[in-house]
Amino acid sequence: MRAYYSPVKSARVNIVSRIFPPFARRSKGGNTQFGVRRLSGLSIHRPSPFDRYIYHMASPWSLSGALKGMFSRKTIDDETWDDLEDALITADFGSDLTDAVIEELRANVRKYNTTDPADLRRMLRETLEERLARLNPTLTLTARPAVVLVVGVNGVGKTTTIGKFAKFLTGYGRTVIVGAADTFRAAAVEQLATWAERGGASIQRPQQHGQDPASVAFQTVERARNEGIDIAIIDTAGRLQTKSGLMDELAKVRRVIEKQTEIAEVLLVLDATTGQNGLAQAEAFIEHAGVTGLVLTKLDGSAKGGFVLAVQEKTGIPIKLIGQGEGINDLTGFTPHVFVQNLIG
Ligand SMILES: Nc1nc2c(ncn2[C@@H]2O[C@H](COP(=O)(O)OP(=O)(O)OP(=O)(O)O)[C@@H](O)[C@H]2O)c(=O)[nH]1
Ligand SMILES: [Mg+2]
Repeated sequence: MRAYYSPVKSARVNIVSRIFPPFARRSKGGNTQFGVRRLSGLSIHRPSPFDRYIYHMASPWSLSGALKGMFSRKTIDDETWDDLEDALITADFGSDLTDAVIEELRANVRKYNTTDPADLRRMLRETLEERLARLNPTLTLTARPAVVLVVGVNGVGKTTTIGKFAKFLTGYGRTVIVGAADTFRAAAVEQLATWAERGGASIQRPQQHGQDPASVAFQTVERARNEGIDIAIIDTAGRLQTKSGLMDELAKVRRVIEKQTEIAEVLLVLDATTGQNGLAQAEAFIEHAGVTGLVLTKLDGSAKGGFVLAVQEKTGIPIKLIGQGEGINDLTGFTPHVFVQNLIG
């Protein structure tokens, strides 16, 4: 029997260095400059066995329970493959991806002529990690101001994500302004104001009720430029991807911002609990809003970790942030290695 050789390097990438490339260049010791241990908030540390324990406790999307029986068997048999297929489908990998992953694993098991479920587990981890790592999760925030437009359907977590993201950025000494371009509801402006305060960001409010969202976005960017603010994050109203008038409005917001500066990131927020339905949303927003990154929220309440992989594969847009709760620190960058460790155990 040939020994199973692992082709995938475990890429343990420091999220801070990806979000703030200049910091990474200054850091001689790689990760260690930001080796602050945090058990919540953005994962800014190398994973350790202790982290895995913590994440496992808090990860309903972990597949490790479903896979336990399978991997504790003595050998790889038909039942193993059936169980694996069930586990992937249940976790919302979708049938295409489930088939592709199983086919790849079957080929590897044949190639290395192994019957050891422990090998299969390693292969599964590596296949998933390799697939997730095909796209680059780096947030490009080097422009000044760096403008981030946040879009998505109703209630997916846009405003909450903006608050958490602002907190993360201000925590690293960046100045942030948020723009309340969700002008339909007064409550939406107040909700953003509350999050801005928690996140240490300033806010550009609409000057009158129902002001054109594009003009609020314009004013936000204008203020960022005039006041030398590093990052401007624009909140938008939730909209159904099927409403073409509202999708056109997003295109207008983009155009108006671009009169002043390029947009650094358009982040599409998707609620992970909606599973495959999120794919339809993603396609429409990608077409109309020029999405550059995905944010998956509510992973704390979802048993469907497979959606993370499915959505990235189907859309070809990288996941850049993950929301795992309603608290201000419950946002993490996306690191395939850590994610797969948590998913598979
Ligand atoms: N459990 C959990 N809840 C979240 C997360 N992110 C947001 N929420 C909750 O989801 C609900 C909607 O969040 P919002 O931030 O208001 O969503 P939105 O996309 O701005 O909504 P609209 O502006 O109405 O389109 C709130 O109750 C949030 O607390 C998350 O990562 N986990
Ligand atoms: Mg909102």
